[in-house]
Amino acid sequence: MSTPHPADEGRLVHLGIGNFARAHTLVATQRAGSWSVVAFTGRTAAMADSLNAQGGRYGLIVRGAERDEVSIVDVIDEVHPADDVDALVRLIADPFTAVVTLTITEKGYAAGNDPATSVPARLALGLAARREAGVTEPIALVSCDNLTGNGDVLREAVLAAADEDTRAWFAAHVDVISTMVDRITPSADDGAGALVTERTGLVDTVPVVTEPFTEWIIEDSFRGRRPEWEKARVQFTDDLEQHELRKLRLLNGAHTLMAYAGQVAGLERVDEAIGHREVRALVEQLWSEARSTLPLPTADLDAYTAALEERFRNPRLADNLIRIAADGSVKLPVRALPVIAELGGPDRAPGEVAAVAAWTAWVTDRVRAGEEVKDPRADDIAAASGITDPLERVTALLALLGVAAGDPLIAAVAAAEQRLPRP
Ligand code: CS2
Repeated sequence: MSTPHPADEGRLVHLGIGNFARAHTLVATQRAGSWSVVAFTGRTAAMADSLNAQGGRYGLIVRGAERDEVSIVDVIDEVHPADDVDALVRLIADPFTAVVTLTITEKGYAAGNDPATSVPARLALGLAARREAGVTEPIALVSCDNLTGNGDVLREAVLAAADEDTRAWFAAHVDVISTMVDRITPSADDGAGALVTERTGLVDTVPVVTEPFTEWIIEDSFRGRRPEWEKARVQFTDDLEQHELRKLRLLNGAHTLMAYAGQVAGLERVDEAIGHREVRALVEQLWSEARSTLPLPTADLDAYTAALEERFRNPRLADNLIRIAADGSVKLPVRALPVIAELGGPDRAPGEVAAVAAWTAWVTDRVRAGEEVKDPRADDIAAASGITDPLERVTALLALLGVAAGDPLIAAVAAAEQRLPRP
């Protein structure tokens, strides 16, 4: 395994070491210094071998509109495959571990009782071991996924999987922290490894490509130790919700709309989608609706959407729409449906309705073309997409988002499908 870092402050365990965590949370933790980091993989267990073979180090390519900046991130002590539950339980039971950060994507928070498949169940098991070991020092579980109130969602899922004694012990010993994370991180391109080697000498099979922008806002409610993330310009706040809603509804909402409407229009990348006249007009529409649900000054929102547009237009980032299109059944209920409800129904939110319609149209096209839809509900999506009658098909697809039969959104989506730009 790799060289341990001199760590006197404590140990941080990270769950879900995909591209995003390696571009964002781990970079901030490196800047904070003095913490040992042990990571667990997400879906790709092979990432553990790759990173361990490189001593935990990897190249980070920050891809601006004009140039790349390449550096080596060297903060990870060791990486375990996600299913090494024994290792996770041992680490959580150890008082030196004070923080667990999570980037497990939206679907990782579904309630589940089986530690073989469910992250909340694994955490519940680890916390039971910590309780049994008599550890009194608080531990913080820090959610870094795109959900509203991500800490609350995590707390509920962990408590639902925990035994009675651990549930009783939890409030006095565990802080569950909500955070807003932001850094657009596409899949690395084929040339990324060679670029890292050329600039740094590191032979890297798992390089990360990301954008210059980065933001992390964390709820200020730690009772125990944590890395000095302030050194990485991380912000702490008592009012996280406004930051979360702004990011989820404007950035992620537009991403989701572009991912589906862009592909239905025959496009492949985010910069192409934002540069396409009709797709861009839909994004503008969605933004004006989402903005009206946010309690923020107009000038702040103007600056935010202008900055977003520039980020989306980054001509060198090559962020593929197919990356963002994954897991629509868990993203739309967070990013689009609440805006439609808050505005008083589909008539008041045509841009958000277009995002939902672009999803139903895209999954239908894909299933009928025999192509894969990456989604935790993929089987149900395939079955629903096969229904011939358009209203019945949309009804079955929207049921997967929790929309009841007869909801006015169904007819609105079926009509909006017809108006989507096509190649
Ligand atoms: C994207 C996010 O995959 C998606 O759904 O919208 O990964 C997005 O790139 C990040 O949230 C940006 O911070």
